[in-house]
Amino acid sequence: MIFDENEAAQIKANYDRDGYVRLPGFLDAESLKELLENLDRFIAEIVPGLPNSDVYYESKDRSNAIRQLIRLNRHDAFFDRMMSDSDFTRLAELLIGRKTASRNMQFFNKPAKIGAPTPPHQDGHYWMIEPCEGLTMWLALEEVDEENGCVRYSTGSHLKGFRPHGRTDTLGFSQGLTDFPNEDDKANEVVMRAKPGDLLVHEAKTVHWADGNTSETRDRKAMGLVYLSDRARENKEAQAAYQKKLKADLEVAGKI
Ligand SMILES: O=C(O)CCC(=O)C(=O)O
Repeated sequence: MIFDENEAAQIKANYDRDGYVRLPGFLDAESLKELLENLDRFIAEIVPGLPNSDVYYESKDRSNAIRQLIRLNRHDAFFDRMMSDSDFTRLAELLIGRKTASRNMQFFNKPAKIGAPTPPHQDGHYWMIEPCEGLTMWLALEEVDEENGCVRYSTGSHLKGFRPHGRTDTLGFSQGLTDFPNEDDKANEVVMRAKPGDLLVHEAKTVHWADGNTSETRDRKAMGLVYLSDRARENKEAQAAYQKKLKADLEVAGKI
C-alpha cells in the first residue's frame, strides 16, 4: 500500500464521512504512461472484435469517437492485473473494509464539443447487489474541469439511502435520479477538478453527475474501476434481464 497507517486511516475516515475521497497524483507519471500505451493498444487491437455491448461510440456507424469501453479487465491481461493485484485493489480493500470480488473496469470519454452530460445517479442502483457494499474509482487521464465536464458529488448523500431512478436517453448511463436536485444536493455539491493521475473514489450510494463537454478542443478521458465486497451477492438474473432489455432498446433506438 502506498499510504502509511495514519494516512490510510485519514483517507478511510474522509471517505466514510463524505462518501468520496480525492487522491491527487495516485498514479505516477511512469505508470500513467504505461496505462495510456496499453489503452492505445487495446483500442487498436481489441476494440474491433468487441461485441456492441462492450464498446459505445458517439454515433452508431462507429465512424467517430469512442464514448465508453466496458469490462476491459475481462478482455485483456494488463487491465485484469491492474484491477486484481495493484494499489487500486489494496485501496478498494481499505475503503470497503473487506476483500473484494467481482470487478469491472471501464473507459469513459467525453469527446470535445459532443460529450454528453452524465445524469445524476447512484452506482449501487445499477449493480443489483445485496448487501450494497462497493465503490467506484475514477481516474483522470487528462486535465478535467468545469469546461470539459468534471465529476460532481453530493457530499454525504451516501448516508441517506437509495433515491428513485428512471430511464434516461444517455448511452452508457441508462438510469438517472428522478428527484434531482433535492435541497441536500444543492447545498452539498462539490466540483471535482482533476489532473492526469488523480484518483476520485465514491461509495455505491454517493450521488454524482457531470456536465457535458463544452470545450472546442479538449476531450475528457478517464478510467472507472468498480469493486464489490466479497460478500455482495449479485442478482445475476435481474442483471441479465435488465442488460437484455437495455441492449434491445438501444438497438431499436439506433444507438448501438
Ligand atoms: O465519467 C463520468 O462522467 C461519470 C462516471 C460515473 O458516473 C461513474 O464512474 O460512476
